Amino acid sequence: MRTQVGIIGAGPAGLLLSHLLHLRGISSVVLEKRSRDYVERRVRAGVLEQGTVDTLVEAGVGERMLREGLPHHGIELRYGGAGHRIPFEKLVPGRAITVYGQQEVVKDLIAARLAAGGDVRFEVEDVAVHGLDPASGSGPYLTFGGERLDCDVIAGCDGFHGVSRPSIPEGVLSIFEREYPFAWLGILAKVAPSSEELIYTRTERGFALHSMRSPTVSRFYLQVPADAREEDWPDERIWAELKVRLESVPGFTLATGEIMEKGVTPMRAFVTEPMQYGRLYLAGDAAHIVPPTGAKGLNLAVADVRVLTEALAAYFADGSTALLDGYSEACLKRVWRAQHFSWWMTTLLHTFEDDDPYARRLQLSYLDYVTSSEAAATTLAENYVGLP
Ligand code: RFL
Ligand code: PHB
Repeated sequence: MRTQVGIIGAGPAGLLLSHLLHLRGISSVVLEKRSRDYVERRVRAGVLEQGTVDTLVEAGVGERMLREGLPHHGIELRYGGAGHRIPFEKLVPGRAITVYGQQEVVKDLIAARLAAGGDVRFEVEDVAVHGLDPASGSGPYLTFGGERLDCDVIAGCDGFHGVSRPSIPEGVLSIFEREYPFAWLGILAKVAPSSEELIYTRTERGFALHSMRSPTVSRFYLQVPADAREEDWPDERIWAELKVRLESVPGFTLATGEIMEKGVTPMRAFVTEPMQYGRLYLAGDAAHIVPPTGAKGLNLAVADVRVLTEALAAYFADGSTALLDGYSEACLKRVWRAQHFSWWMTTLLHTFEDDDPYARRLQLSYLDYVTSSEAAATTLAENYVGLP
């Protein structure tokens, strides 16, 4: 078998890349380890930047998102017994975010690929990358389940735990990483949101986030110890803790309901430089991870794919490699801005066990600054809605 671009992973990055390449007349095959049902049900991100929304609309896969997604023009920061709104409409006019589940984006992309006759294979076993070393004599190719797929280029869109990054020889990549000493426990609940906008809350007991998916489904996250297990968190304990943390302003009552999904996510940051080797290009979580406090992971994956699509279009049009050669550099500027913003939001809102009273005062001082200075609030707003 042969294709122009062999894509590993049917997450948002791999599926969107396959779709954008198809629109440019470039062939691809997507190889996914999990079942279609599994990837369509995997609950993850929910905040889409304006640029992500625009990309999906321009690619013709935004119809349901525009219908069902929830545009938001602000978020609330809650701490010290009060809530403070960060008004995007005032600080970054014309720019907003859309709340729409990642698994809905994935469903829309899979439907679009299959409707166009795209080759997306699920439950593919033992994908391996070969022929990356220019001296190997062969071009790049993928093997899986006893088959071989020859490619002009391979896109590693297989997330943080995938096979593409580890197939790059030792010594090529520089890794930058940070582990946070806590995790997020996330739930999806059958209950109308208790707030119209997202609430990012700092309390002495830790961080909590109120998000949503629809007028009848809410999403919540709690800062929990890094070694927390789902079994430690029966439903009653989750609601009790969410109530203590979120009902920290007068007059706010948190509505509760049936918990449909529960999961613990470690908090870490990770970047690999460069994001390419030979004719293998990494995109999305395969190349970088951010803690979810800034809501940047999915949006970075989409941004990588936009850059890679342009580079591949130029390459397949006339063989020019300038854009492909500059792929990492073009992506890493945005990646590092998002790394900093995600670190900053995380540091601002979480409790760190080894923080002394001095560090707590600094945190509160910075929160006061962000919620009282237009300059500081604009810094948050322009990063949150996404830089151009
Ligand atoms: P994915 O989504 O992990 O997809 C990778 C795919 O590759 C498959 N795979 C393989 N396939 C074949 N062979 C192998 N050997 C393979 N190994 C892996 C996997 O099964 C999977 O289908 O990566 P991608 O496409 O780069 O997308 C990245 C996003 O998923 C991720 O950045 C976001 O979910 C991060 N994130 C958030 N991002 C946002 O922009 N806004 C948010 O609000 C937001 N909230 C979040 C988040 C991530 C979270 N978790 C659970 C990590 C909230 C949470 C709780
Ligand atoms: C979500 O709705 O899943 C969500 C929202 C904001 C974040 C992270 C996750 O920062």
